[in-house]
Amino acid sequence: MLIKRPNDIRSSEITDEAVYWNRRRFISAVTAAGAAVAAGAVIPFWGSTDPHAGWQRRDDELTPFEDVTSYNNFYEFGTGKGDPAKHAHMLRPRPWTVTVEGEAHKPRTFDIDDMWKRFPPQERIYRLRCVEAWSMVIPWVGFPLRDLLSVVEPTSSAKYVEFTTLHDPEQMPGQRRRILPWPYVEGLRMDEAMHPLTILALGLYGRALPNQNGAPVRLVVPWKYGFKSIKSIVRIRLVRTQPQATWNVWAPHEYGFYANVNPEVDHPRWSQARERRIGELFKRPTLMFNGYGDQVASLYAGMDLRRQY
Ligand SMILES: Nc1nc2c(c(=O)[nH]1)N[C@H]1C(S)=C(S)[C@@H](COP(=O)(O)O)O[C@H]1N2
Ligand SMILES: [Mo]
Repeated sequence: MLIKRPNDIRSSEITDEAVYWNRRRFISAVTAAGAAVAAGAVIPFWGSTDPHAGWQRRDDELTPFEDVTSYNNFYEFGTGKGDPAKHAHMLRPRPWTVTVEGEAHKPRTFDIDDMWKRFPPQERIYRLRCVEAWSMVIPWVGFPLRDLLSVVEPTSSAKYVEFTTLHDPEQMPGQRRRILPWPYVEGLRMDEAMHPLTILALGLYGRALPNQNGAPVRLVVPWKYGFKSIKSIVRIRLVRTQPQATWNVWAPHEYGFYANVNPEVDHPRWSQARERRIGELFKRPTLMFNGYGDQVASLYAGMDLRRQY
């Protein structure tokens, strides 16, 4: 599909959701005809020759744009689900730079508009599963994080990647209160960061990211709980030791560093076995690794996922 750069996007085109629903019907028709696709099997996004260009289950319907952009977690703008949509207009996503540094031979700072040009984003439909047991299906617009990391040439000492959100209480009123230790920080192990499913998202639904979803650039790691997908990133650092990820530091018993979606390991205060897809009435079972096990389970071979949650 044609993905528009921010400057090309006119408000009249902001969401062409109907296009997506029509395509969705097309997919259903194709998979119904193709008996080779088992029920619930993961199928590559249509038309793509890249086997990692996005994965979608037959039972996935896109979550409407309205819900994706009005039901959010972004504590920099308040803890209520409606707060980010209400207050994120205070964020100025231009001009914006992302510094990539640390254990790298060629550290550098990317201007966000150069990022759009240098790493042309593609559409990828990924589920997002929040630790609070709700989920969405979102057509992201992004590119593999590993493409950016290769440009800075990580040294052999780079074992983890640390991500940091903008810290500016003027633009992010939630940072005036100690809801969390600011700025928000997340981290991945190097192999997780280099995995082709891990993307930096610049947009969703064919347009630049709305502020409440983490403009102008956020991480999306589809097999992990939503809190790993850090928003409004200003710094990416290659490091030797496990980063001090915000939720993991704040409440280590409740939020692990790995945070892989796992229906068998409950949150201490509630079950993780089921989830409510936003817009649906009944809960559905949560899948191991959020359904991306075929792609990522090997990263955790030999690990005790009950202990390293
Ligand atoms: N900087 C920052 N990033 C964040 C959060 C946050 O509060 N601050 N919330 C996380 C949580 S808990 C979730 S579930 C997802 C929600 O993303 P969405 O609002 O686009 O659905 O963002 C994650 N990224
Ligand atoms: Mo979350």
